Amino acid sequence: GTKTLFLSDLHIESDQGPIMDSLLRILHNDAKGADAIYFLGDVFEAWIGDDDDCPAADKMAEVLSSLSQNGTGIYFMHGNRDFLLGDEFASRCGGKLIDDPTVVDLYGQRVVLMHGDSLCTRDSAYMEFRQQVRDPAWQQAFLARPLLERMMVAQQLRQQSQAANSNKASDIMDVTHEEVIKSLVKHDVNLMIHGHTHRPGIHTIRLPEDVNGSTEAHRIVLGAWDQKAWILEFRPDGYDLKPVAHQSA
Ligand code: LP5
Ligand code: MN
Repeated sequence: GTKTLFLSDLHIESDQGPIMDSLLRILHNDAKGADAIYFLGDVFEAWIGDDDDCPAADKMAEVLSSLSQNGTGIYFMHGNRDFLLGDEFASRCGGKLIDDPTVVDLYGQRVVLMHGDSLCTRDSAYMEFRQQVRDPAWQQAFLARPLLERMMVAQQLRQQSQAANSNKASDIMDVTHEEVIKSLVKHDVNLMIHGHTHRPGIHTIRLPEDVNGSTEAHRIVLGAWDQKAWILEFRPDGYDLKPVAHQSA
């Protein structure tokens, strides 16, 4: 193997514009010959069902399925904006949906992958909202509604979310440190990769107990794509979290 790429929080709304341009460029260049690409959630600004075949989704399916045919594994994890993304869209991309969390072996290192929202336990309004919309019965009822109605609900939820967030202290929207440690211990790993918080960075964590032979762990946080693109490139000899400038029109 050569490399594995991780991306999240692209928040794609359109097949036009800097975000889609950067994604297509990265998929054509950096992703060539990669072992796998993991999308760790919130690829789309709002996903209202696989039956909404928007141009952006079509474009992604086209490019990703050709990468997949050339041997690159394509994996999708749900985010809080696109948790309704289903097997149908994943397979149109030649990919698979994976659970949140998922533990993978990357060139000999065990790593836990997450979207990141489940770690934000101090955001109790969000935790309650999450529990409600992740209920299968609730989702089934929502998906049975007409597309236009679903679009309007999504738009409304986005507005309510933005309004709610502007009143939240910024630290409650970050991960809870104890939850991070719990999860590292539970999965017996020294490395975690997630997105969601839009605070790209690499954190060193002191563990209260020996985990998988060490008391040190790292948490890699992917970045959101509003200002620039972010990719984590993972190789057998190490990793880089890289910002990539959007090309101006
Ligand atoms: O997304 P972002 O970055 O703005 O903030 C998130 C949390 N918000 C969300 C809501 C999504 O943005 C909404 C997108 C929906 C698209 C899918 C459509 C399908 C919907 C139907 C499903 C069956 O995830 C935000 C966090 C923030 O991350 C940081 O972690 O704080 O949480 C909230 O904003 C939640 C609010 O605090 C409380 C909820 C307000 C809405 C109330 C309606 C509840 C009933 C639902 C009925 C439709
Ligand atoms: Mn998110």
